[in-house]
This record gives sequence, C-alpha cells and structure tokens, in this order.
Amino acid sequence: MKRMWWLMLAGVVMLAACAPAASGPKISVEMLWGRSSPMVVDAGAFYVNIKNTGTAADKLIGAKSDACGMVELHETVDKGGGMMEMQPIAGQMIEIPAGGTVELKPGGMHVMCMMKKADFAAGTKLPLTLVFEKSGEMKLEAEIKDSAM
Ligand SMILES: [Cu+2]
Repeated sequence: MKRMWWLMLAGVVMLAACAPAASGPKISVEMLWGRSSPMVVDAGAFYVNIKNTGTAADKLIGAKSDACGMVELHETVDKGGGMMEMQPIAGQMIEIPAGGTVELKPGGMHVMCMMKKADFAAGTKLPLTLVFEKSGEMKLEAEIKDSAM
C-alpha cells in the first residue's frame, strides 16, 4: 500500500514537470451576442465580454464572419451635445490586460459587421471569429437578440 502512494506521488510530480509554463494570456469570452437589425440596414453589431485570466496582456486585433462582407472594431464616442458617433478604433486593436475583462457593449466598443450577408434576426446564430495577437483565432457563434439600446 505504501508503495502505491509513492508511485502516485511520482506520477503527480512527473505531470507537473511536463505541464507548460503557466505564463502568457488566457483568453475566454462570455455573453457573445449580436443585435437584431433588419436586412435593409447594411451593418450589424456584435458585443462580447473578453476575459484574460492569464499573466500577460493580449490584444483583440480583428474579427471575421461569413455573415459580413467586412468586419471592423468600432467604438462609440460622445461628440458632445448629445451626439454619439461611432468610429473605427485606432489601429484596429483592443488591449485585453492580464487579469482584466474588457466589455464590448451597446454605447461602447463593438464588432461592426459591414456589408451584411445574413439577416440579423432575433433567435438566429451567426458565426464570428475573434482574432487575438497572441492567442490566435477563436471561432464562435453569436446569438442574435433584440435590444432596446
Ligand atoms: Cu460601429
């Protein structure tokens, strides 16, 4: 019985030695969705919370989708006097700090789907691939939802 324990302990030590170094970014996403919009509107928007539980920062450097002719990272800026305008994010990159969460949400940053090829109808799911500088591509599906915002 004692010998068994030693073997198990040896196994655990070996596993630990073989595990890759726990450094670098560790990206996960939550609450990915797209806002419903009629087909006559040429553009649609996706929103997502991006979490980095790793020890190094990463960057969202783009996105792509078969549902869009072109995808851009956008932000909504307050132009003053109640004027909200959206514009492409400078450099097309969003920093995801180590241990941080970045929220892409209505009224803020978003993934803009231009030259829509699919109907953004509530209840449907559309493909969206997020591209990270270090973590690479993350293939996802966004559920389209109605939003008053
Ligand atoms: Cu936009």
